[in-house]
Amino acid sequence: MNRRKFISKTVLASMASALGMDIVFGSRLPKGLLPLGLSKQDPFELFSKDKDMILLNDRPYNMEARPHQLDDDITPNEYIFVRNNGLIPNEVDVENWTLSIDGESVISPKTYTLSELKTRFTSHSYQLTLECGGNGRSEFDPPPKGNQWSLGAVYCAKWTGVRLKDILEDVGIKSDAVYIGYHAADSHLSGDPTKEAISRGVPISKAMMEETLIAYQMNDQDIPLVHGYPLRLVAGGWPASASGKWLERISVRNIVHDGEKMGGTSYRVPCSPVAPGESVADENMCIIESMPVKSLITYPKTGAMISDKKLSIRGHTWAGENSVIKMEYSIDFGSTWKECDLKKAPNRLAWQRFSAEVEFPQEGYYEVWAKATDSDGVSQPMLVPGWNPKGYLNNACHRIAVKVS
Ligand SMILES: Nc1nc2c(c(=O)[nH]1)N[C@H]1C(S)=C(S)[C@@H](COP(=O)(O)O)O[C@H]1N2
Ligand SMILES: [Mo]
Repeated sequence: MNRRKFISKTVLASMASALGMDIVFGSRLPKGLLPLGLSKQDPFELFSKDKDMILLNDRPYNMEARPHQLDDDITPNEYIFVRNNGLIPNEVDVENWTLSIDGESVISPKTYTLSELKTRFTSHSYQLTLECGGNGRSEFDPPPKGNQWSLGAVYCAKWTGVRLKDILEDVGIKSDAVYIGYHAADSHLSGDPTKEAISRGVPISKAMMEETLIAYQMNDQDIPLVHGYPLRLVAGGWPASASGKWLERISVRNIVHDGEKMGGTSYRVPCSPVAPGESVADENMCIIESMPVKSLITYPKTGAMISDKKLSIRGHTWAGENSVIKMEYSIDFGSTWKECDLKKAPNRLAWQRFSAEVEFPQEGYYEVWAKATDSDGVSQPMLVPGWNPKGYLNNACHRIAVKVS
């Protein structure tokens, strides 16, 4: 039998200083065993998130906001949801970070350093709404697998970077280009270096839009590590899975990109409605493109108790590639609706502010429901919309409870 090996005094001393106290029986700590006190990092501290964010998973890290935390027009980092499919890159070597453009449909591949990107192309800033395709998944029945997002996997940050369009024009692309796919520096959960955690993309028409950025700043600062430092593809209005973090390479494809999580039930929904729980043949699944019309009441918090019969409510509304043209609220469970004040977006693909002065007829329990209508005339459903295998695209009306006494 092998003798147990114990750790050296120097390693022990450094562990004790990291813990801020003596490890009393440290001389008996088996070699290779990390004290629990050192292995568990607090993700809220690690990512500078508010303590009231909701942690859904810690391998990979996934966190969401509560609706009232999303009250700002530009969401501050502390309230931005985190969605990782794999493991965040350990070390980011910004000095040597490059972006390569390759694929069947480039005339010849090209690589840019970060500083080339910043100096050779004009920078642009846009406020862009990013919502996880699975936001609202927790409401579907039967429950689909995956993170049980409730309402807070959405945000609108200010992104600064260069247009993907400008880069693609500089590289030169062939006329048969149909799609772009991203490749990133995070690793697969299995640790297998030959596998990618996720590699999605958008059709070439979306890639060529003015607002589609290769961003290097979020909210006027370096992008936080967890949100894709140092470089991120940002395709606002589409499922946020299309906005690749830790971006290293973009392939210009002559086919619909076939990277990790482009097929099967990943970010795809039945092309036509199915019964809840039904299995759907692969050829009847369609890739999610523009996200549906939706809104969120960000003030007050649900459960508000008020003593006045008047209440100011406010929130945000967004509709993928469309704009929102009408915003309404109901205090009688959707029987009648009144119009809210609705602001224009600061730029395309940014969420819009709405507000209303609500009057309650008498004391008692109420629910305030909010409903948006987009520029195609499509409104949010009052209840959970069509079931799909992975529980995407739940854009049901947001409801908050209010007690008037
Ligand atoms: N490289 C990489 N990019 C990624 C992901 C990822 O796991 N790896 N997750 C995607 C998904 S599914 C979402 S919803 C958004 C989340 O962005 P956020 O963490 O900034 O909120 O990033 C997308 N881009
Ligand atoms: Mo996502």
